[in-house]
Amino acid sequence: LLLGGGTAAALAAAAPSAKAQPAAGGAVEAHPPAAPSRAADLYQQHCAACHAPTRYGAMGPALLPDNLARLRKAEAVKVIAEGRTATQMPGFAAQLSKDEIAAIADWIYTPVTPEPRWSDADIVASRIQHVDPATLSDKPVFDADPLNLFLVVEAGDHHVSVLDGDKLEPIHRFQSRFALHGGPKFAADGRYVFFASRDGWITKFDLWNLKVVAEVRAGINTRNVAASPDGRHVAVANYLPHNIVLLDGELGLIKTIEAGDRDGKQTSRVSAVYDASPRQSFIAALKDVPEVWEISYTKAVEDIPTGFIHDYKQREGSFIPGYLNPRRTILAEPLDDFFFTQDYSELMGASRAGVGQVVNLDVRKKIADLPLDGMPHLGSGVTWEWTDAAGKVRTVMASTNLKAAEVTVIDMQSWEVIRRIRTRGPGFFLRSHRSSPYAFVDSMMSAEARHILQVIDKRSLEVVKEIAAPPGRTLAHVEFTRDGRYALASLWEDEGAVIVYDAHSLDEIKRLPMRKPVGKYNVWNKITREEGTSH
Ligand code: DHE
Repeated sequence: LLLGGGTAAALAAAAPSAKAQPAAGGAVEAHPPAAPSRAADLYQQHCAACHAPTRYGAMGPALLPDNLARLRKAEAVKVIAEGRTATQMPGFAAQLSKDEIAAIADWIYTPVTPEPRWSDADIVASRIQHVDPATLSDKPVFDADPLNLFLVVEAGDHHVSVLDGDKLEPIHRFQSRFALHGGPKFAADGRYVFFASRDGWITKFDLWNLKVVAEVRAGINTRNVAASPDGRHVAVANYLPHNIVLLDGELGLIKTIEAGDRDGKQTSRVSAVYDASPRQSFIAALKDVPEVWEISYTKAVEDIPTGFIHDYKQREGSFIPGYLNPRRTILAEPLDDFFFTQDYSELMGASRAGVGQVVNLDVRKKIADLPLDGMPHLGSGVTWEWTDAAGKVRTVMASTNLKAAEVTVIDMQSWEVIRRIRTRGPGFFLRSHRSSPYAFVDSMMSAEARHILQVIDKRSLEVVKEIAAPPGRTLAHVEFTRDGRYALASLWEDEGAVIVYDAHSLDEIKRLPMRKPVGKYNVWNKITREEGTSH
């Protein structure tokens, strides 16, 4: 029983893995319900082979309430009855009655008892080495500029396409794990890249050899992954278990850190983890406790160019206290969506209730309130230098709002809102490039306007153009080429496309057919931490 939108591919998306992988969840004991029910029996009979007896997922995705949170139960019933086109998920309408299907659907939305566990031993046992690194070429195996490649995550059939950013053509396509989420994270030379799936799989891909090198399942319900620029430290944020997993560059386990408050009274889901390379550390957002964590991945004080460790530098032969351990900044309330200043000394954080705050990571304190409403999506933020009417140049940050139809522009020195740019509807992603006068914003959260991309002039802070797909479609998530000349947007449909626009004339140049392209990521923009894109 393969639920959740995978394709055969996707599931085999597990592909490099599908053959070789130990059934995820197979490494742990099954947890049958206390009183085995008919639904549980049916599950074991029809579903367990692909989704694991534990429901932790194997070749098919995990079927646990948290993992299914994004799938309505009525949709699950339909998938069980009819299967999913182009996937290995067959329909069971001929074998099971309507009541039996409904019972299975109900059952997979109930928690398993005891609570799911994913131990260090499970992580280690799940690791798969797909290729021997010694057999890999140390030069790209293609002619395209390796620093102007794009990765396009295609959620329709759980694939990733690799585009040549000069010719704007695909050069490779491979099956990914089921339901990737968050941006892939590149090591500094652009060769290795790390992906995270919502089911906890971390994939290391070699862009020069176009091969999946290794995979490991770091959690059961995962948010995202971060990687140090040298690719030797990888951090994974998990909702389930409540922890952060630290891996080495080969995806070997370094350690897990249980997330929770400093008194050990309450554990917490981890909303996301970010690489703060100027500080040589990972920064983690905790969802359930009011703390921000910083975990250093270097012991050497000299490795850290910023002054943030001045207080520790005084200590003879000191190791940084946060080396592979959390240093806590205590807040008044949890913040779980972050945007960082370019040197990572300060972060802007928002709670899901819309409270915005600025936290200084050196003094480890809140230093300002952000006057935001709705549900700011600071993670979509971009920055640029803006000249005001009086000729004063300021660094500004702009981000979308998941509940309000606006792009909010904030002065990064005074932390004041300097403009609220009205948009067609609440938006998800905002994107620009240093060389472009424009920023592109979607209205993805609005049923009426999600087909419209709006173009904001970064000088006037006005919307100057709209680009529309047919109503009912979704047009969202832009990424620029390395030189900023072209902007690529997703026609976010199962039979969708990446549409290439001239970033100056805003004319459409070409379309590349894709299966529900979600995010796209340009190597150069990511490794140089381009100010107009996510990091
Ligand atoms: Fe995302 C990035 C959180 C729902 C597509 N999303 C992120 C990041 C966070 C986040 C913290 C930054 C991490 C990173 O890139 O390493 N996303 C959340 C949520 O809390 C939310 C609202 C609810 C949830 O269930 O997780 C959510 N996200 C979605 C979606 O529904 C999207 C549109 C489709 C999907 O595939 O899940 C989605 N999120 C994305 C994408 C990025 C992302 C494409 C990377 C953007 C980038 O350009 O870097």
